[in-house]
Amino acid sequence: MIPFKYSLLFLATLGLLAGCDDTARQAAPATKDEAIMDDAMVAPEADSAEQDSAVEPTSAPQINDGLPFEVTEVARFDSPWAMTFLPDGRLLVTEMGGDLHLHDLTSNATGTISGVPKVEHVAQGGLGDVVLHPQFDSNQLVYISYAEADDSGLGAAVARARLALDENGGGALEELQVIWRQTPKMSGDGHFGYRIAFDGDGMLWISSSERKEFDPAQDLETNLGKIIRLNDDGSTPDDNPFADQGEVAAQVWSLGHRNILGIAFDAEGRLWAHEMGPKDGDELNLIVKGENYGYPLVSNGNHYDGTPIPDHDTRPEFKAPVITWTPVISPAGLIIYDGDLFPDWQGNGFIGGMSSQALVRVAFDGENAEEAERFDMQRRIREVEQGPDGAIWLLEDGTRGGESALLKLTPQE
Ligand SMILES: [Ca+2]
Ligand SMILES: [Ca+2]
Repeated sequence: MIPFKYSLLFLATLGLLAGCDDTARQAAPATKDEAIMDDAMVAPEADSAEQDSAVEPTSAPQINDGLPFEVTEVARFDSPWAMTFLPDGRLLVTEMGGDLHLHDLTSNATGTISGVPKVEHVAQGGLGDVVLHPQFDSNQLVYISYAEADDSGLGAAVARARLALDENGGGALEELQVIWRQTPKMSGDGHFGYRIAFDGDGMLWISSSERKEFDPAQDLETNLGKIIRLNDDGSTPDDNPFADQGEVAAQVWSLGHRNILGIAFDAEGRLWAHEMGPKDGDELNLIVKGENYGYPLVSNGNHYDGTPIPDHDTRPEFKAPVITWTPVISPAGLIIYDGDLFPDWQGNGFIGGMSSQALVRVAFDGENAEEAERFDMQRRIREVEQGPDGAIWLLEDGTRGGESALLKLTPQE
């Protein structure tokens, strides 16, 4: 790890040279202002100088201090967004710019998977999630999400393809089919969502955020601001709650959502989704068939321009969050842990925190949940994954430029 330490020192020195303001902000504890800036980075009201001067909050030299696990930096990627493990232990990693990488943890070599469609790399969009089909061993199907453009604007898309691996540490996506799209496309460059998960029955779930357009979350003529449930080929199941209300509505499982960057199933098959709130009011929700979660009519947060949004308890007809975070954590990435390396944490949720620069541990009790612990990672965390041996893996957020770390968390010796 000596070369890595030297490279950290080098990067830290560069950061000092680049500007004291950035260094000071990295060292300061997470504040409400940072949290606002985090989610407002593409909003008109965001301070563009803040965006431009932001550097990636890496190179914290003592990230192990006070943490109950060892943190090892394994590799670096350029604005990574998501990852998933192959059965052979190698790691697929997406980069927002459009590259899909295959990282070999044994050799520490990074190869490239060709055949990714053209993606639109904008503030919060680009190449997004990557997951394997539940029967990947026999069908080699992978699913990716990304932002695409046409004459009418931008929107999320989900494609599936066969992953053909080569002998040189890379491979290709073959027979790629786009199986789902956000409808309609919008002009903005935020709130795509596009997290993908499979449930125990092999159904495909997609988080479709509301593109910073607010009202579509309540409109069943769009699939924005919704949780989507599809068959694995993208067709619409007959037993969705709005199946009789037309093609787009038929995709919808739940509505009234804002920006969902993490979805996961627990051992009992319940779907949990966190949601990046407006100014304050991040949420963890238990997703229930046909329920309306109320955005933008209710939120325990308020609009960034100061306009109040009535709180959840004023409108009991909307399903309220199980957890609300104020101040916010800016959640991204979610696993529900079932590994052996951290036996005390089996059944717990782990959420990456961006503005909070944290890893948040959530304890579940049936349909209830509470934040149990928050680990100060001193970096914006974009993605959380569980490795085949039960280690917890994190990707540092890279939406503010620079190279971002792949981190492995293992028990203290
Ligand atoms: Ca993942
Ligand atoms: Ca409110």
